Amino acid sequence: MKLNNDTLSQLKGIRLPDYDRATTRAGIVHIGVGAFHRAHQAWYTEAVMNRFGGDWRIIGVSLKRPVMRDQLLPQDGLYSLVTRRDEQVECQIVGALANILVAPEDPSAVVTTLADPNIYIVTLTVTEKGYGLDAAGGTLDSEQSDIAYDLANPKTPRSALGFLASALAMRRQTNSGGLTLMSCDNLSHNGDKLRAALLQFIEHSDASLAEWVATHCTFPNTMVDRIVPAITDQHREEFAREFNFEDSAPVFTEPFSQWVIEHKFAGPVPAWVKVGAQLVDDVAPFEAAKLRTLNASHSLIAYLGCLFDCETVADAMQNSTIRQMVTALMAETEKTFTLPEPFSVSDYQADLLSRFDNRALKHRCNQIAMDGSQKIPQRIVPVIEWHLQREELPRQSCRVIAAWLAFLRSGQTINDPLVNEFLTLQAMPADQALDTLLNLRAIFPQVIASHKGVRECILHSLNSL
Ligand code: CS2
Repeated sequence: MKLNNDTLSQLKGIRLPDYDRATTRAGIVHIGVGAFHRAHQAWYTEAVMNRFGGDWRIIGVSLKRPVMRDQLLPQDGLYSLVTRRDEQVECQIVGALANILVAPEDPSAVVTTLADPNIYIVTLTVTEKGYGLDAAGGTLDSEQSDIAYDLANPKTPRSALGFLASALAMRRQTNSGGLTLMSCDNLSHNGDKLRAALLQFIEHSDASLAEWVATHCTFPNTMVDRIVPAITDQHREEFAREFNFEDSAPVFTEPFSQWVIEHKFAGPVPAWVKVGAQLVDDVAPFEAAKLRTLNASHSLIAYLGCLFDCETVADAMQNSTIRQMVTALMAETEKTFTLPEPFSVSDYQADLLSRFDNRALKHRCNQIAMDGSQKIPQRIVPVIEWHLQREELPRQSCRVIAAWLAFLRSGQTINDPLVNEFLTLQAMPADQALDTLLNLRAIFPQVIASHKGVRECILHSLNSL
């Protein structure tokens, strides 16, 4: 039996959408409909509609490939969300996705949808590299291929910025009002970065539109957290055996979820706070805590896991040396942020260790090991800078760089926008490879690259690995 509208009623013991999907309209567009969005923002929005109703269904936009649309539309946009914690399993059907548009097939449909006055919010998960910003993160890199193309071809955009710019021009023209534009990527100050990138993009062609956007749209910063392993064919097969129906795109995740949102909206929003999200005035401490504790540890675990043949995060955490390195890293990074009361850093760290230990999740190390050039500047570089400003040597963070370099030189598949630069590191002696890596200004600022203590510490860790 395949999952779709007609088979829904035959599913027993599984939570189904409680609202009438046929009459509930969309109020949100999401750009980048991957597994993370479906396990996080779509799940919160589903919870709101289940409890309170409201026209908050989501139109997904895939910027590149049709896969998600091809998997989900034959099952009427429905998918199963399975949470696993060791032996505990829960399955729920999520109905929040109303449609999925594949941008390259019909760019103008995406623009018109974003310009629809019934749409109040656009959320984005386009990954760290999807904002068209330079390494420092504040300036639009107008030479990036999709950005350069979109600046020259505003009618047929390819990038998230290009679509938003065209849609906002249409909204202004048709008096459809501004939007709440919400980045949900793992970037510090993600809302501020989206705002900077979009306004700079628009200023290239239309300064008055940039002013209109600055006045009518908001860009809340957000911290998003839920561990969502990538789905494989094996997952799909196991799913069908376990639940007795077929779903082409189930999502597997953990019970834990967190969403901290800056209170800054241009119009109405779903009652996400009533289903667990937190509204705050300042997201920065939460972002810093998450990026430097969860994500920084994840990167260390991933590189060490790949080097020492541990397939998943939970496997790697069984290794007492790796575990000890992870707790040492957490102890080093915690100095660099302060969580507001009543949050406790030690509880946060303890919870994280137990989330990493969740064997049922099967979160593969090589999934996290991808895109290091985009992740390290968010997770590790600020911690090194913080310590250097205080004339301290951050040995544990240096170890993450050593583990990353060892991984890049190990001959395992590298999935990264800088793959060509990284492949050259393999043939060099270790110290030369390190100097080459540290001199990639897109990743490391000069202050780190030229610090002798950091260089020696990384080399020392590299040798001991
Ligand atoms: C992970 C994140 O792949 C990665 O880089 O560190 O995707 C992590 O699982 C999420 O940020 C958890 O919220």
